[in-house]
Amino acid sequence: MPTALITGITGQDGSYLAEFLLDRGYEVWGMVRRASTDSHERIDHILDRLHLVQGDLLDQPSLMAAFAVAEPDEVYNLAAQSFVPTSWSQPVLTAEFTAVGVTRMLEAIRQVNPAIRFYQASSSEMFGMVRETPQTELTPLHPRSPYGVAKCYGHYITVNYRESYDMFCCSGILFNHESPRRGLEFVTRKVTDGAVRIKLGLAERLSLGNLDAQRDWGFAGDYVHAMWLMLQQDTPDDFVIATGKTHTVERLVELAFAQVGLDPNDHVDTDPRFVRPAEVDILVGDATKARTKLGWEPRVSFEELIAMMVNADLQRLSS
Ligand code: NAP
Ligand code: G4F
Repeated sequence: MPTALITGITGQDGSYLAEFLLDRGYEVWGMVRRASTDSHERIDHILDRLHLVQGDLLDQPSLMAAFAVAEPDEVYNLAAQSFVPTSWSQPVLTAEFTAVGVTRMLEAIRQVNPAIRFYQASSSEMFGMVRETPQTELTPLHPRSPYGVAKCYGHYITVNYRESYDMFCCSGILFNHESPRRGLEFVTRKVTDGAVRIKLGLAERLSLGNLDAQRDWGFAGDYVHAMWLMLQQDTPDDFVIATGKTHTVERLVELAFAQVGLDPNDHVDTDPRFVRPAEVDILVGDATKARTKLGWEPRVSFEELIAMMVNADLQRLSS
C-alpha cells in the first residue's frame, strides 16, 4: 500500500486529494498545524481513515519529524497562505509560508528520504500581467501580488531541487479551481453563498470588487486527479492544469443569481474595498501538455460547477 503525506489537508484541495488517494488504497497522512480549536470541517467525514501529524511550514524540525513518522512515498505540498488580498496585508508571513516554506519542505525531504516524490502547488497567479494568451508552461512569469511572487519562488525552488539533486519534484501550475468546499472569501463561493442568502432572506445585498476580471475556473475534484497523475510518471515535470475557457466575474454573478431566480441588478453593488492594488485581468490556460502526457481532462464545466456550488449552499443554508 503506497503512503502519501498531504500538507494543507484541512483546505479545499487537501480534502479532495485525501478522498481521491483513500479511494486508490493509499495510507494517507495529513500534516496539520496546532490550533486552539480543530479546523477539520472539510475532512470530518474521512477522519477515521486518516493519520494526522502536527507540523508547520514555518518549522523545519516539525516537517522532518512528520516525514520520519509517516514514511511517505509521495508528498503533496498544498499548504499555503492562499488568499491573494491577505498577501498585501501580510506580505512577510505570506513569503514565509508560501515561498520559503517550500524550501523547508524540500530540504526536509532531501535529508530524511530524497527518494520521496514531491508535488508543489504552483499557481496561475504567477502569470499575473500575462505576456501571452493562453498561458502555457513556457509563458514568462509576471506576478502581480505578494502571493504571486511567493508562488514564483516556490515554483523555481522546486525546479531547482529537481535539477540540483535529481529529486522527483513536480510543480502543478493550477488555474483557479472551486467547489462547495471553497473558502467563503474567494469570489465564486462569496457569490454562490451571497445569492443563496439573499434568496432565503438572510441577506439583502452583495458587495464585490472588479466584475471585469476573467478567470479560467475548474472543479477542484478534477484538479486533484492531475496532481496524482504527475507523481505517477517516469520522469518529473511541470504541468499547466486548466479548462482553456475564461469567464468574467460578472458572468459568474449572472449564472449564480439566475440559478436562484434573482436579478443581480437588484442586489449586487461594487465596493472599492474589494478592488486590489494590482489586478490580474485575465487568465486562461493551455493544458495541452497535461492532456497529452498525463491523459488528464477536466470533466465539470463552469456552468455545472456554479450550479453545484449554488445547490450545495442552498442545502446548507436551508437546513
Ligand atoms: P486553502 O483552502 O486555503 O487551504 C490552505 C491549507 O494550508 C489549509 O489546510 C491551511 O491549514 C494550510 N496552511 C496554511 N498555512 C500553513 C502553515 N504555516 N503550516 C501548515 N499548514 C498551513 O487552499 P486550497 O484552495 O486548497 O489550495 C491548495 C494549494 O493550492 C495552496 O497552496 C494554494 O495556494 C494553491 N493553489 C490553489 C488554487 C485554487 O484555485 N484553489 C490554484 C492554484 C494554486 P489551516 O486549516 O490550519 O488554515
Ligand atoms: O476568487 P479570488 O479571490 O481568486 P484569485 O485571486 O484568482 O486567487 C485564487 O486563484 C489562484 C490561481 O490563479 C490561486 F493561486 C489562489 O490561491 C486563489 O485560489 O478572485 C478572483 C477574481 C479576482 O480578479 C478578484 O479581483 O475575482 C475578483 N473579485 C471581484 N470581486 C473578487 C471580488 N475576489 C474576491 N475574493 N472578492 C470579491 O469581492
